[in-house]
Amino acid sequence: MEDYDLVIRGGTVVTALEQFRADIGIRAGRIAAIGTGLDGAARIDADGLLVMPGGVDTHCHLEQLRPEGGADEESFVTGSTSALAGGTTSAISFAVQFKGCGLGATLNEYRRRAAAAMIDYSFHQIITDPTEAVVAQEIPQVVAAGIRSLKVFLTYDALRIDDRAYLAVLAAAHRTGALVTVHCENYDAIAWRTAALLADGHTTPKYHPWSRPEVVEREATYRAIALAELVDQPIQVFHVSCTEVAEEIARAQARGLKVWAETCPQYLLMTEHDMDRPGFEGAKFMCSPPPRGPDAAAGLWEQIRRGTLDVISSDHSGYSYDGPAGKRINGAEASFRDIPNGIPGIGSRLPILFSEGVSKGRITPSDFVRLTAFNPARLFGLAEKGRIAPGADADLVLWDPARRMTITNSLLQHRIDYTPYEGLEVTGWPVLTLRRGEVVMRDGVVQAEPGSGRFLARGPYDFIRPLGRLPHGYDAAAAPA
Ligand code: DUC
Ligand code: ZN
Ligand code: ZN
Repeated sequence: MEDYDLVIRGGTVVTALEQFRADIGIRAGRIAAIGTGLDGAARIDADGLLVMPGGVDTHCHLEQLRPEGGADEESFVTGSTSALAGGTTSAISFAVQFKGCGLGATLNEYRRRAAAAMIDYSFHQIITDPTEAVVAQEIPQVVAAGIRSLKVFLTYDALRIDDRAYLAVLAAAHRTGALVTVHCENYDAIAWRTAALLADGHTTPKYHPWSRPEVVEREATYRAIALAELVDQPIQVFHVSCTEVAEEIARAQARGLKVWAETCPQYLLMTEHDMDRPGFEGAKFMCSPPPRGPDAAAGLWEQIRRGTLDVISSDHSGYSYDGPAGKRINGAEASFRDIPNGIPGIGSRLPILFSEGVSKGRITPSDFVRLTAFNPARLFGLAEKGRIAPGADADLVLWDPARRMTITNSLLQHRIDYTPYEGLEVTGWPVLTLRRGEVVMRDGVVQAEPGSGRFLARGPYDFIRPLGRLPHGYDAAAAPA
């Protein structure tokens, strides 16, 4: 009998710490050995290629249900196809609580839809209405079912919660051992500036960043961190757009708080000027927080190198440019206030980051692995993902570091009808993706069966354990309801 089902031979293995030439032996979907001279029933030659963990994208919106009915346009099947084409093998998407409803109302529908995925997946549970029943019964049930992260929005009419409700979510997470992720922007400040801009006739996408400048994000980030400190609850700040927000996070980290933060490729490649394009074109670049001024990216790269920002996710969102349920859902003349926020990126995340980061000498290949696979897996309790080590899932991407490609929408294989990166030249490209030992993409051809992805139930883990630092030693979260 052969030693291994499959051996990846002679590649340069890149882990979160180092890189070295080795073979990888795979058995029953897991990494069984790393060494030299390994042989197996099947072999893949990786000479000249980097062998890295499959990407772990812990922030993407796939088939997210909308309060008005229907779902975001990117399905679990098309989102999986794009992910695998781009070297990503697992992702965490979102299950939304609609205001006035419980969590159970939608969770089963998400499970049904996600069952078609080809990547391995989990959910963040978005809490919009933390009633007594949600906090006391439903959040513990959801966490016990393996959905061990809650997401809150401090802005957006349909989603936002106020400080008191945020405290209730933090306390529920503290009691149940979940992580809280936060969209940090000040709701009232945005509403106030938006009203003024619209009254002044400033309605085009150009004014979207004017409605929510850096200080709006910084204030909410500070508040999100301070309230999390009050409850002794670890959090991750989503989609940091600029240095002044990252500095707020760095200050909290320097005080020893468990505050982590991600940024996304859009903040490293785009600027607010992209929204100032003729006609409706600027809508393609609209997301929140918005990309900032031309100096923002250099500041973010510095914060990435310092480790303040230790995850890079896509925040892939399902809004097409031309489709009726996309950017034009409120008409082509809609003001910036009524154009949905979000841009696609699940498939382009890794190639763009590799090219802008590794190929341009800003980060090392091991940094790339840490930012895109190891750190997100560690933070969200996905012990079997993001690592090249015996026992880990054999989720691997074989990467040609020299291949030059021009990004086009069709290469990305998502359902969304555009990419904001159309025409971008990149160096470095994924040529083969393995998910649990199975070849699921070769030379851009995705060959995974719909439904072959697995739900990743996330149990308790130490990394997000609260610090035990409470003002006056008093744990308000533990008080009787
Ligand atoms: N902002 C979000 O908060 N979510 C989806 C996309 C976006 O731009
Ligand atoms: Zn967000
Ligand atoms: Zn998002």
